[in-house]
This record gives sequence, C-alpha cells and structure tokens, in this order.
Amino acid sequence: MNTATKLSGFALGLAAVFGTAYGVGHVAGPVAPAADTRHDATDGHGATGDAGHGGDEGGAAHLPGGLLVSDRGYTLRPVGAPAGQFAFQVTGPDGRPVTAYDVAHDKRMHLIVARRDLSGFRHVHPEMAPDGTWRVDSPLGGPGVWRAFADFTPTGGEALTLGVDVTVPGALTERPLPAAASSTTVDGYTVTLAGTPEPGRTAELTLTVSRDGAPVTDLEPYLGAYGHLVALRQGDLAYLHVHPDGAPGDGRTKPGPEVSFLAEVPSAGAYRLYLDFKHGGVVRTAEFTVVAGTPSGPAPAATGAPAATGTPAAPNSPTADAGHGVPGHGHN
Ligand SMILES: [Cu+2]
Repeated sequence: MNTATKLSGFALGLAAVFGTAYGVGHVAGPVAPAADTRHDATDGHGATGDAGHGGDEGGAAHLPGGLLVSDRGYTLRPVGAPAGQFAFQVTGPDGRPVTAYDVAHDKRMHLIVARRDLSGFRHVHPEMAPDGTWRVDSPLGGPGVWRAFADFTPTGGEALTLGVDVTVPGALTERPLPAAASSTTVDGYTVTLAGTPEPGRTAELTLTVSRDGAPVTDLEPYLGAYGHLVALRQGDLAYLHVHPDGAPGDGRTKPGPEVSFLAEVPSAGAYRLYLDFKHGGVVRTAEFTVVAGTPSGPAPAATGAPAATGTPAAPNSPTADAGHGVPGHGHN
C-alpha cells in the first residue's frame, strides 16, 4: 500500500515536471548566469551582450553531454507512464518521436539516472514501442530531483546525451558527496582506482576488482566491455563519455582484475565515477569520488571572474578587468 501510494505520487510529480522542465534546467545551471552578474556589477557590461555567453568556451557542440534537454534538433521528453514506470520519447528535427537508433555499446538506448546530490545512480536499458516511446521500470529511487540522461545515437545523426530533471516528491534528505577515495566496496567486491582525471587532457583510469582478497580474473563482458564507466561532475551533473581502453576479444584485453578507461574531464573539480561491472551474471556498480586538479601553470583568465568579485572597490583596476582582455570573451 505504501508502494502504491508512493508510485502514484511519483506519477503526479512527473506530470508536474513536464511543463517546467525547461525552467528547472535553467535554474539548476547557475554557473554562467552567476558569472555574468559579477561582470555586470564590476564592469558595467549590460545583459544584452551576454545572451550567448555560455558559448564562449566553444558552443553547445563542445559542452559536456547531458547538460541540455534539447540539442541539434533532438529533444528529450518524459511522457506520462503508469505507476512504477518511467517513459520518454526523443523527438527529432521534424518534431516527431525518433524511432530509428543505432546500436552503441550493445544497446540502442542507455538511460542513466542520478539524484542531483549524486546519490542513487542507476543505468538501465528501456524498451521502445513502435511509436518511439521508451519505457522501463522506474529507476528513480527516493524523493528528490533526479537527472535522467538518455545516451543514444539517432540513425543518421551523431551520438547525443540529453538530460532532463525529474522530481520525485517527498521529504528530501540531502546526502553529502562522499570524500575522495581510491578504494570502495560493493556487494563483497573491493574495487580500487588508480589514476587521476586531469582537466583538458586524457588520463588513464584503471580499476581493479577483487573479492575476498583475490583478484577477479573472470569478469564478464557488459555492454561490449569488461566495465562501463560514467562520470558526473558535481554541481551541474555534466555527463562525461569515458571510453574503455580495450575490448573483450581484441587479443590484449584480459577479463580482469584490471579494467582501464581513457577519461577526459572538462574542468577541475569533483566528479563521481560509477563503474558497472558484471561477474557471476550480476551487474554491480562501484562508486568513487575523484577530484581533478587545476591545470598546471598560471591561469589568469580562469581566475578572472573570482578576482573581480574579490575587488569590488576597484572596478577600474587591471585586476578587476583581468578577465576581459581575453580574446573571444564574447561581449557584443
Ligand atoms: Cu547502457
């Protein structure tokens, strides 16, 4: 009875989200608007020139995945679903639900969900109805704002990851991000992490799986690899593509205990890594918090905005303006 009540509550909450997904997404992405506010306060730049400010770093095509609900003509739209189900469509440039997808990593659609506090990660594979509606037993856990990521390749198009916020109503208990650690356990397995992601360059991350102190050397292929790794950035849940280094059957990749990935993170900061691996017919997820360092060498451009904020009494000083001599800063 509790479950039924909760699930119908979820259906109502989902209905309420349809009309506000855009607004929620906008509010939840405060980084660029906050920076612009500081500019306005310190150098008098008006809001008009800032409309395209988010594109300074190269435009939507270079953004990490998962930050946009709509990109390149494709839009992620949750649709009403019976209690206990999660359903959505992807509409294409013609406005209609997409029904043709390429297989990538063994599947036509990967749906990843995580609560905005980075707890409750799940990675599931919905089934598509002929009309293009994808359905899956709801992967959403307890109350909170969840980010749902659809990772897919429309036939004839490029690989995309679109994201949308979905609210599960109820009393929210925020869970702090666990501290960075190089070892974690799940279900009797110990997984250790070697390597640190670095902003702007590819780094090798190697995860080693053991159980009861013994290396696991018979991992089973899952999604075309011996592990599948997703990374989400704390703060905006940017979704990062992490590619396995080697595949089962390529003649050099062993089925454990080590699984290697090539990862590139777009910025310094904290990330949560989720490693899905399969052993004994069961897929488990090992989670890590990692902190990517700052780029080496002086980086005055990168610190321009905070410096300006810290010197409000000297709006015309070189320090306050440090961020504005950068080519391509983009005020019109
Ligand atoms: Cu998947």
